[in-house]
Amino acid sequence: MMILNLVLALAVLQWTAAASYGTSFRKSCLGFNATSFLTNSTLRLHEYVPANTTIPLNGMDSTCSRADQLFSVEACRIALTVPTTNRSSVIVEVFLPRNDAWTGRYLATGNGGIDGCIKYEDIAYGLSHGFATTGSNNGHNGTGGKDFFNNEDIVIDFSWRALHTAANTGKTLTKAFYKMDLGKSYYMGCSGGGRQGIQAADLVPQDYDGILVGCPALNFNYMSAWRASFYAITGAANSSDFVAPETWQGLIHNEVLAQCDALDGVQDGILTDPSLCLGIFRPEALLCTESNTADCLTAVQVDMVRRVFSPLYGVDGKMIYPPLSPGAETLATQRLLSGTPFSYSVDWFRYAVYSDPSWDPAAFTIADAAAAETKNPGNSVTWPSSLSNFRDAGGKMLIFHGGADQQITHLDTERWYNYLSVGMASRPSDLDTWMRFFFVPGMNHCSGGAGAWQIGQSGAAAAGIGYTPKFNVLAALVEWVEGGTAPGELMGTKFANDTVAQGVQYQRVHCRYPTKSVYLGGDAGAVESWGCK
Ligand SMILES: *[C@@H]1O[C@H](CO)[C@@H](O)[C@H](O)[C@H]1NC(C)=O
Ligand SMILES: *[C@@H]1O[C@H](CO)[C@@H](O)[C@H](O)[C@H]1NC(C)=O
Ligand SMILES: *[C@@H]1O[C@H](CO)[C@@H](O)[C@H](O)[C@H]1NC(C)=O
Ligand SMILES: *[C@@H]1O[C@H](CO)[C@@H](O)[C@H](O)[C@H]1NC(C)=O
Ligand SMILES: *[C@@H]1O[C@H](CO)[C@@H](O)[C@H](O)[C@H]1NC(C)=O
Ligand SMILES: *[C@@H]1O[C@H](CO)[C@@H](O)[C@H](O)[C@H]1NC(C)=O
Ligand SMILES: *[C@@H]1O[C@H](CO)[C@@H](O)[C@H](O)[C@H]1NC(C)=O
Ligand SMILES: [Ca+2]
Repeated sequence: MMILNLVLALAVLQWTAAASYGTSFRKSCLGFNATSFLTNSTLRLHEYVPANTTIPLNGMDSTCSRADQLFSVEACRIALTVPTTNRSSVIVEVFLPRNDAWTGRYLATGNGGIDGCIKYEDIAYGLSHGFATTGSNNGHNGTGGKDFFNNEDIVIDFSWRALHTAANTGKTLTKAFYKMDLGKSYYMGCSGGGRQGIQAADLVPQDYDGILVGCPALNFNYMSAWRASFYAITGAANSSDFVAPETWQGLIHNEVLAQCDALDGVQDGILTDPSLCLGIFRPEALLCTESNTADCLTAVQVDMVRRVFSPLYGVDGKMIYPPLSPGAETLATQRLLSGTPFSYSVDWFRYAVYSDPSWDPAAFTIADAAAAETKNPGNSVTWPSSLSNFRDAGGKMLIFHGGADQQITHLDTERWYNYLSVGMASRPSDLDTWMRFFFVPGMNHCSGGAGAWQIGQSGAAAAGIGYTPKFNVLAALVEWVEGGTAPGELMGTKFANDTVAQGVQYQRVHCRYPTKSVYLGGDAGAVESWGCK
């Protein structure tokens, strides 16, 4: 009886403590004067966010077209405009978890494309795991690049400085709010956000202890040229030999699978190693002939398909960007193969490279690639030959890239890994001590696909897989930085119809480059049927 009473009393005490914490957290949030710690900045918004609040994002630039975001844990939200020069500034959103939920960690989130869209889903994800988390507009609003026009400072912000400014801001406010020193700092971003992570490691190596890089837009100027080059290959959507999206998704994709799916030993719609397919794929198999006139391609179209799966060569004839991976054609119809110019590339060339809004994407030639590379607006190139400062500061980097990426080929990430290996005189086992690259077969750009693509790489990819290092790459990064144990392999999860409620369809190991995932035999849906070699 006495023990029961004690337990009850304790429970009541705990309940009271939690309840009063809630009230006092709201109070300390609203009483916190952010601009007294950042005297050069302007407050945009300051609010207490109760648990399970859906934040309407209609205040964001409409081109970002993001859904409203649910925040499952309570937070103190502070948004500021922070100047970077007298003609440029960054909007920084800081979300601070309740004192007893804060792990001492800081997390910065990145953007995508050339955009200035804040990924609130990633902020909510970091916050729910106890990180003080920030996002920024990367120096400009929306998905377009008009703001770059005649303003190199906004280009520099986009290239690297906005993220650095957000980190300064986020760290300063986090320390001031909790009145405590920061623990470890992290960064997470995919695509353009992956590029930002590598820029940070290169240019401001002290900013983060751990960096999670997804499908990075490395080699940025040549990548922009590569994307621009597709319109010249495919022609406009109304041109006579244009290959319709349905043809890429049906006839051509099926031929890719017919020639390449079984190369890995399993006919499952996934090319475990798409580079094997690049070596052998023959679109000529689809050529229309006298006896075959239906479901076929003209000679011009066959050549087009070949060029889509070929590298881009520069003015001197050297490869400047590797090819799109076979298997990625299905979703590449959304942009690269759509018969319209790739909007990010158009704006990059018009406003950052040439300062000429009349530049015509239909007139793209390889000379434009050279011009972009030479100008290297805002030092956006992102192709470091060494990250020794980041390594020597104790930094850890995890990189992942999908094998069916329809916007940035994983082969460019492989190429950079090998370039870095040579540049730093490091074998894979040396790189492994601070940087690891995981290839994810069958994953589309940053998320989605037939592969076991959920590895906790973003707010959109975290549902249902938990938060343990084996299944969750963010948890793995934290464990590596703070516990000293690096992930040897990652376990990816594919939910049926990508719906958690429909249950796990299968899980599969993802291997650390340069090892590759191989089928060992047995039930292809079983985890133990695959290994790394
Ligand atoms: C916050 O601090 C700034 C600078 O110290 C001061 O100008 C401002 O009045 C303060 N705001 C509030 C609401 O106290
Ligand atoms: C938020 O919603 C989830 C799911 O409905 C629930 O489990 C959780 O208890 C809620 N949190 C609070 C603090 O109400
Ligand atoms: C304003 O303050 C932030 C945060 O300390 C800093 O990163 C930034 O460089 C400052 N801006 C200017 C123009 O000095
Ligand atoms: C902005 O700063 C630049 C470089 O510091 C300076 O040359 C320019 O005069 C300043 N412009 C204004 C409007 O203050
Ligand atoms: C971005 O949008 C905000 C309004 O949400 C505005 O205050 C700010 O000036 C814009 N930034 C730029 C660079 O246009
Ligand atoms: C194709 O579409 C473009 C605009 O997208 C138009 O300018 C052009 O005239 C069209 N060509 C044909 C042959 O219809
Ligand atoms: C799969 O999910 C989509 C989107 O949530 C839904 O529209 C579709 O009906 C689902 N299909 C099956 C077979 O459950
Ligand atoms: Ca296969």
